[in-house]
Amino acid sequence: MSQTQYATHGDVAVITMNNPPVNGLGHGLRTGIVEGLRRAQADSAVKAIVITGAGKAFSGGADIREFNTPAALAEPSLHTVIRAIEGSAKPVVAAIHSVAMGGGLELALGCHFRVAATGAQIALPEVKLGILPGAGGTQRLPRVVPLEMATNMIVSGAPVKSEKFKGTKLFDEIVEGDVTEAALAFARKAVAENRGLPKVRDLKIEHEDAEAFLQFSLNTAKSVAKNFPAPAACVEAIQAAVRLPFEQGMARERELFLHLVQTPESKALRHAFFGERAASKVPDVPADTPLRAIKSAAVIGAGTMGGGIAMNFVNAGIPVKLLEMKQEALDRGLATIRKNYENSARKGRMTMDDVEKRMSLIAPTLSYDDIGQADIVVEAVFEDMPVKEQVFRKLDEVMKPGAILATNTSTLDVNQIAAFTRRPQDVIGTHFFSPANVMKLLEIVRGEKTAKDVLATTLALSKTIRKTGVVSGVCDGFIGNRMIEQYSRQAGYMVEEGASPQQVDRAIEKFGFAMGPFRMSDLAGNDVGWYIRKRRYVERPDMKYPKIADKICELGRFGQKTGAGFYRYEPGKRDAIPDPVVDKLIEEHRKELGLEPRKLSDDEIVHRLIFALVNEGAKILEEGIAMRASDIDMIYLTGYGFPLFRGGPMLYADQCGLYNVVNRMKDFAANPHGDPSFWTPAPLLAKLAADGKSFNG
Ligand code: T1G
Repeated sequence: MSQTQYATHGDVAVITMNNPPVNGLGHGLRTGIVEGLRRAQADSAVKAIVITGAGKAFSGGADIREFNTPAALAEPSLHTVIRAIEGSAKPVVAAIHSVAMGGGLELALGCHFRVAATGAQIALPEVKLGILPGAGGTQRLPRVVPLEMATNMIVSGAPVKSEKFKGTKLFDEIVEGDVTEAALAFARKAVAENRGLPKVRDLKIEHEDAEAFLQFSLNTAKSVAKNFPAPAACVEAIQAAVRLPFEQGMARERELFLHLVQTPESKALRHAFFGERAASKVPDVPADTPLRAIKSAAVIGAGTMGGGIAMNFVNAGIPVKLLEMKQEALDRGLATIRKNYENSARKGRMTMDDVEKRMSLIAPTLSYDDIGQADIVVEAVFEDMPVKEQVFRKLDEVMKPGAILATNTSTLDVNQIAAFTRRPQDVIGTHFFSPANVMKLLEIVRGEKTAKDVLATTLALSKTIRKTGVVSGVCDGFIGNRMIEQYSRQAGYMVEEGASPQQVDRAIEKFGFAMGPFRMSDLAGNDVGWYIRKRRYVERPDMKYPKIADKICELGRFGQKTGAGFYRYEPGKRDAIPDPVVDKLIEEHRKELGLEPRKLSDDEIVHRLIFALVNEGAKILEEGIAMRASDIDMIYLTGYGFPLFRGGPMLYADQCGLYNVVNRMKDFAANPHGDPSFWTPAPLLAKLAADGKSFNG
């Protein structure tokens, strides 16, 4: 099916781009546009041309599904299309009704005139994919909008509403109503007035101190985005626009683009872009599965997690009944929520009026009788199965038929929880990450009996509350925590072998993690892990653990909340200060183990931590707990502080080469301290490595 429609309206030809879902400028669409232009040139009855987009976008830019495929570079390239538009002997008017992004905006900049509807989202978001506008955006945009505005748009990638461009040369008209009709009228008027064929490339960049401004922008880009080369490259391309004739500027832009598109950072960002969208697709749940209406919610537990979860619903305008057992716990929870909102107001993220509006959406209660009509209830009580059982038996009694019963458990068996009710099909896991109103990740745990529409509804709800929903099967720790447990075991083993907690943290933070394992444990509370290990010692006696963390807990050093953990903390402060008490404890523990401490390199530390994640991730994949490797990556990018520029543990392993990963694991296995079986490659990893394949295909 052709990806463009061609029609004539009187003496104006209209070329409509039609490549759902967002008119990505793939090879088929590019060919259709060039074909349409040729037809219009050849038709003497046609005096002008309008280009517009069908569906929800004018164009979302180059078709990123074509990236790194031959089609992306096949002629007619986007450059060829834009040159054909700009070189048309008849005026070409872009009619922009909605999103015009990336190559879509660049295509519009090649037109002689541009008419936009108010509210249209205009952006050059390429930098968010680790690249830069590669079809003239860095050369043309600064010619039609002020240099500061153009630079900010290109370096940030942020969308700007069309009406903000009033007074600039980007749009010849910004209209309410039917933008195609407006563009047709504009085209006829331009012909009648013989307005010629103005080209953006012929305009000059006016700025009294462009060089100084751009140098400042370059320095800022280099210091702020030190792990990403794209922002600085964007500024360099704009410098070329200011300094060089148009064609030379275009050549410089091309050179920078071709470099960026091959960088690991860009591949990581594109992987995350697609991974986020792929995560919401469940093979056995049709995309058009009817959803249950979620107009109201209830949250059980007003503690840190329950309060944060309630805020997610309120932020999406969904009223919440917040249930606690004791008035003081309820009051404390409400006060914390109010404090969080007032902090946001103090930072200018909302008004005090917004605070009141949001607080008014929360109805506190001490009685289960008040929550029965909620469309979804999320339990966020203590992580203890008997407590969960009590809650779910009660929910089964009071909740209306069809209500979704969600548990916020972080490790417990969702199937067992579902079995406490007579409606296991309505039970699902919604594992939020602390702080629940901030962290993007929502691990959605699908029970054996969870109904497909419950899963589809929960995935849709995750988008509504602005979370990245990733589906997990039921196992101990689901995806994220099951993997982090192996990561933490390796961290403990390395401290027993000779590394200090601060060396381990520093090494992985240099790799790009937001926080190393020991600082993270002190933040989350060392007692949380201790509680799980004590359960594990009973359930999984085969699993060998390093004992450092237990020894720290036995001293009551639970981390920031007790002023000391693996580090010590000044009262009211969060700075992790190495503590000689811990050094001594480690030294004594090594002696008990009969271990002579050895020096570990940062490289060994980083790769033992990361490959511990990768090996467990491979097991999770082959057990079908995770549907795809990119889901695992999305969990680590949005819930565990894995550095975005590395794309997640599984993509990082792919970029190392799985063959090399398996070989490196052999080196680690040569040092059998802790658990010799730890480094046995998961069968899937071994097979992919042997076949020269990767996790992400
Ligand atoms: N190409 C192909 N598919 C795209 C796409 C694109 N550019 N953008 C989105 N999609 C798919 C997406 O995968 C999803 O697919 C569906 O559209 C709906 O997306 C030379 C080289 C446009 C604002 O970075 O910001 O141009 O899951 O859920 O919320 O300089 O998508 O339905 O199968 O996000 O309404 C630059 C990225 C490309 C734009 C729409 N352009 N896209 O948001 O829908 S590089 C971008 C977005 C470039 C040139 C360079 C958003 C959107 P599926 P969605 P949405």
